[in-house]
Amino acid sequence: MSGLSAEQVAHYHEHGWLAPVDVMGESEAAAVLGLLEAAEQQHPDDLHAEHRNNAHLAFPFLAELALDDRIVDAAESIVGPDISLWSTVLFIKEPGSDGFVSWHQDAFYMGLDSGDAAPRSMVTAWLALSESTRQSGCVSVLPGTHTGRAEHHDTFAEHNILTRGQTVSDVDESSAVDLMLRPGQMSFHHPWLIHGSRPNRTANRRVGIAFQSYMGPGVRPVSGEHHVLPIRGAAPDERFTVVEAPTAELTPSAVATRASANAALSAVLYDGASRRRNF
Ligand SMILES: O=C(O)CCC(=O)C(=O)O
Repeated sequence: MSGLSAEQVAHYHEHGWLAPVDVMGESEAAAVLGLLEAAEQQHPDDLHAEHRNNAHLAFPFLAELALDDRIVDAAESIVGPDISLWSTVLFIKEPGSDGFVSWHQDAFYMGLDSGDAAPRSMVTAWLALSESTRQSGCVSVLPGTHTGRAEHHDTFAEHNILTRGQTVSDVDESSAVDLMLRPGQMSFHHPWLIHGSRPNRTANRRVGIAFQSYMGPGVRPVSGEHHVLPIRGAAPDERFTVVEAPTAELTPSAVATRASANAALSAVLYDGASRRRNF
């Protein structure tokens, strides 16, 4: 694959989402999942449910995914040739678990401003490493909601996977679209698109990695410190703290880089919140 078609890009801009986009075959996705599950077993302290942000800064196989041309070429079709990556999240729902994601807009809490360039400056790529269906709690989106900013309130609900359990009030779910993906397929969503996901009611893990977000040069920090990984093209704006991809698994410098990026990310995501959770 080398980028998206004009029809795919037009669909993304009109509706705020695009899926499915083929990235790799199911056997390759299973191999990546195998690497992830081996890493989870070997390094549980570095990849447990409350420590799933920015694992690409400590595990080379995840950094390679973030830099994978098949994903980045598609992202480039939306954000242009100068790209950096703000963060990654491993969204893992265990079999039969209650974890869910409430309706929210990512950009509401990111502490970034993309000004007039918003439609073309940021995109989240969500890569499925296992089957993502309505039953296993795939990402659901509310088409067209990317053109406005919705009010959110914090719930800190027990099984809500989001930091603050942030939720858009009064959502009309009747138009929701489930972004069902085979392993190795990805979806794209706009930073202002309202989306969420239900619990996993299947006997299998639902595993996805969100590259959140690939950013073009139009994005500026508004508050807090922001660590970004250069992906391709021109260097990121000097207001961002530039980080490097890890050269080997969990090197002391990679662990330290991930820790500082996560501390800064947490400060941004919990800015103004009445309390903090451990993730
Ligand atoms: O993986 C999920 O269930 C939710 C993902 C999500 O909210 C996101 O990628 O922004």
